[in-house]
Amino acid sequence: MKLLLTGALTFFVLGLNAQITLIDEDFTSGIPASWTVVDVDGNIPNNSVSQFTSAWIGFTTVFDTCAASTSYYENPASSEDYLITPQLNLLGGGNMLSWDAKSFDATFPDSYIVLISTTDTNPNSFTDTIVMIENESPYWTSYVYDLFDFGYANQGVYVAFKNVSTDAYILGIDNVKITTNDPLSVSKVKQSVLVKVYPNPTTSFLNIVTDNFLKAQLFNISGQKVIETNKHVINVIDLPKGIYILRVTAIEGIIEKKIVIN
Ligand SMILES: [Ca+2]
Ligand SMILES: [Ca+2]
Repeated sequence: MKLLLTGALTFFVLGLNAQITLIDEDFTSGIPASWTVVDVDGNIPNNSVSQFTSAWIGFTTVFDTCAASTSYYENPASSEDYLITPQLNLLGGGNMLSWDAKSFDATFPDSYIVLISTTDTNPNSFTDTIVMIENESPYWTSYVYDLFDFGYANQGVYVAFKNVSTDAYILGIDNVKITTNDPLSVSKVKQSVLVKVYPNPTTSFLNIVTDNFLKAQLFNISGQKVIETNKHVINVIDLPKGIYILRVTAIEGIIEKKIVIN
């Protein structure tokens, strides 16, 4: 028994599916250099919006700075102006994309498309549409989409905001945020419950040793619970090989531990 216990590892308290912020951009310092701006239409802005020397610029109003694009051209025409995030590495789930948007003239509201590329920042690579917003509100409006619902997980993506307005005015985008969930991330918080689990890796059984044990739950890499028991010994012989999270609940608290089944 003593020999077995020497194999016990350090435990950390962690949250299953710990949320990671991949990007949270408020454009306070303008468009970051890590972002990509592409002016596909090449149209010349009207003199009254001549500060738009690029397809998207940092645009400061009384209260805040956002990213903005104009479709008010010298000769009325349509915009094809891309504002593209850096590559963002999505994890297994909870891939939430959110942003705020507004049209700066209620009479000439702008329209835009939110697109995804899985390869690069070339406009032609943005082949998947998350949403098209027609005639955006003149008030800041917030949006949230789960990219997992569109089939995106465990991969790198670029997100583009494409101004597609025809002879409108100014479109503002702000607070672009993308978060992701890592079911295997370990946040190093203090050890609050002393638990030993062995063997790990295992092929057949897990033995759990702790005081004031209440229950054990085993989650697969997708965050799905595959076992729940109040026994100290868990039979995992029928589970697929791979990485799991074992959550042990004791009176003193909960600890989670990465487990490998071979
Ligand atoms: Ca801002
Ligand atoms: Ca343009």
